[in-house]
Amino acid sequence: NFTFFPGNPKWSKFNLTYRTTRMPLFVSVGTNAFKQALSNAFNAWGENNSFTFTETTGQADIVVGFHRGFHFDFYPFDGPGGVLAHAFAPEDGRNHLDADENWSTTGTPPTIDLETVSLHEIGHNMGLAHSNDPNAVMAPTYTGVRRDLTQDDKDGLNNLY
Ligand code: TQI
Ligand code: CA
Ligand code: ZN
Ligand code: ZN
Repeated sequence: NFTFFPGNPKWSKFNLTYRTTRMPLFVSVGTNAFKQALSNAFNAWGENNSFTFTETTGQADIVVGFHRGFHFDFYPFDGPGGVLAHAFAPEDGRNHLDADENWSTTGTPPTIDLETVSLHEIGHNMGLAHSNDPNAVMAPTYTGVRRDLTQDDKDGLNNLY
């Protein structure tokens, strides 16, 4: 089942904005594909509930970007493999993708599906921790392309808010 972070941190509003930071040139997906994957992932989390997610270029609640190695938080990335991404609990909004992964928009092994990982990380941004339901997007293991929220993921969000 779904779980939350200690103290159940959550957003105090339902209309959230997000922005992307500039992509490193060596990342194997383009800016447009990145934005499309994110748009799909945010839309999934906003379905059948009160949340809206709007992309902006100004100040944003959730900031999504690629980073490599040490990047000025307590969780340096580790190169190809290992940790793929991380995101912080509300109302922080940082959402970091490891620029050293073999990202794609298809998830064909051995590539990592950008939309699948974004969907999972946005769940963390919303206040969901890991689920012990192995089929949930918030399950703690990457098992390939998974672009649809399960009932467990939706129940988690609806229980928190
Ligand atoms: N990154 C971890 C994750 O997002 C980082 C992490 C570990 C974490 N424990 C946490 C983040 C607790 C927030 C709260 O889960 S990961 C998957 C999945 C990772 C894993 O690289 O291990 C996905 C990133 F679920 F597939 F295993 C994205 Cl989708
Ligand atoms: Ca890594
Ligand atoms: Zn980080
Ligand atoms: Zn996770």
